[in-house]
Amino acid sequence: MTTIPVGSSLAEFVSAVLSSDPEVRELLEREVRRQRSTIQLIASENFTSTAVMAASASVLTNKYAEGYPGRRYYGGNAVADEVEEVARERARALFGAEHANVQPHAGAPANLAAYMALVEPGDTILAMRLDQGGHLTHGSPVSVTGKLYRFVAYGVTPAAADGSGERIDFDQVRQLARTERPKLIVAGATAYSRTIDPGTFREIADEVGASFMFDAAHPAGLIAAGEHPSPVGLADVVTFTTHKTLRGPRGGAILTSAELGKAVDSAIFPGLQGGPLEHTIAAKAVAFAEAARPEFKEYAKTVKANARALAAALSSEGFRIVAGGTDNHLLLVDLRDFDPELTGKTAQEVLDRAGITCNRNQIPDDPRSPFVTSGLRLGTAAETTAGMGEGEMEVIASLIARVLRRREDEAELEAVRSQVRQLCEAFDPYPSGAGALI
Ligand code: DSN
Repeated sequence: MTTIPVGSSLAEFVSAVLSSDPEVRELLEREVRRQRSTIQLIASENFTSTAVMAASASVLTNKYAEGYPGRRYYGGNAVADEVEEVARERARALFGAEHANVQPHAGAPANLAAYMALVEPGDTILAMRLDQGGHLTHGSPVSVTGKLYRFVAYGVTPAAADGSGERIDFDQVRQLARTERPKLIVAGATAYSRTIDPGTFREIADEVGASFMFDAAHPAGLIAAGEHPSPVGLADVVTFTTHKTLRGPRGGAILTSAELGKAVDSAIFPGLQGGPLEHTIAAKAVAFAEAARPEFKEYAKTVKANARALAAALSSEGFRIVAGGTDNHLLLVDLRDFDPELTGKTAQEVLDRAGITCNRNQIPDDPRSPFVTSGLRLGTAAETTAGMGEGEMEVIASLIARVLRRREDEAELEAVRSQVRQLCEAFDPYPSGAGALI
């Protein structure tokens, strides 16, 4: 039995406990070192607070709570009931929604549950194509969603030299809605840097008698902060993940009307999932409260300002920014103007070696495969949490350009790696050490 001195920090506590498993402890230590010494630009990642991580690591991991508060299939759920009720109430208040389900283990089951609540297998759903910025669960043939439902896809307008193109093609959405008569229209994307207007989608859905779902996985934090138009009250169902811009634990949630609440709840349980992860739900509750604070509004504004600064600085380095820039927390970089030979795959790998973490991504109408790609997706949510501002975004843009320009030059990569380390020391995501868990 490990003895933990009273007054130990969470980091010391976890470290001491994990002395019983040196193999896993060593892996976690490596991951902490990686997160603290490299720049995190993956648009779907963030650094949660110590409070969120503490709740995630809590005793609720040991509790079965199948069902919903007040209607569980197991005993001993007084605390789990209260925790889940607090999380639901905070989610409703944060987004101004009538009903919240906080049980989805992730965004994918949240989306599938929304489909289950709104349509029947075989029904037609209109959603954004994956290679235009959509998501696998928006009907990709390799996703169960694409096997269960008949998806029809819309995309973005052609690229324009003045940056006014590569926006959601609402003419196409309207025309496909009229000809295909979908039962459901889905808005939302994983690689789209512009505002998504829920009002226009609602109007089109109403015209053809379709339901409307908004997948807010990426902009959820911006929506909570009033920095992206809210789909709540316009969409029949809003799904989101809690770990991206919202800065909570890894998980999903669903918002809907009081009327649709029962259908959504039944779709999650017993339709799709078993026991809810009440420790994660406790952490979601913590994150919802954090996102309701005034500091979070400032944070969301800075995330967007940083993304704009990063886009502008990369553009000055000769990169083409898809859609001419960004309104949110992410940008898509088309590498072909900078270097026609450079693929997203190579760029991701070489940046990784220099300590800059991001992911390759197809750009609209990409001639290369999803595995190779011609683009990179960059996001500012994580490094904004670590305290970086627009000045640091300019530095990062110049480091990215140096690495990609001289990618065969090991000395240059090492020089950049060393600058990255210095930057990370100045902007430590776990400054007190407490959040680092070990
Ligand atoms: N993996 C998430 C993202 O990176 O956007 C979506 O599935």
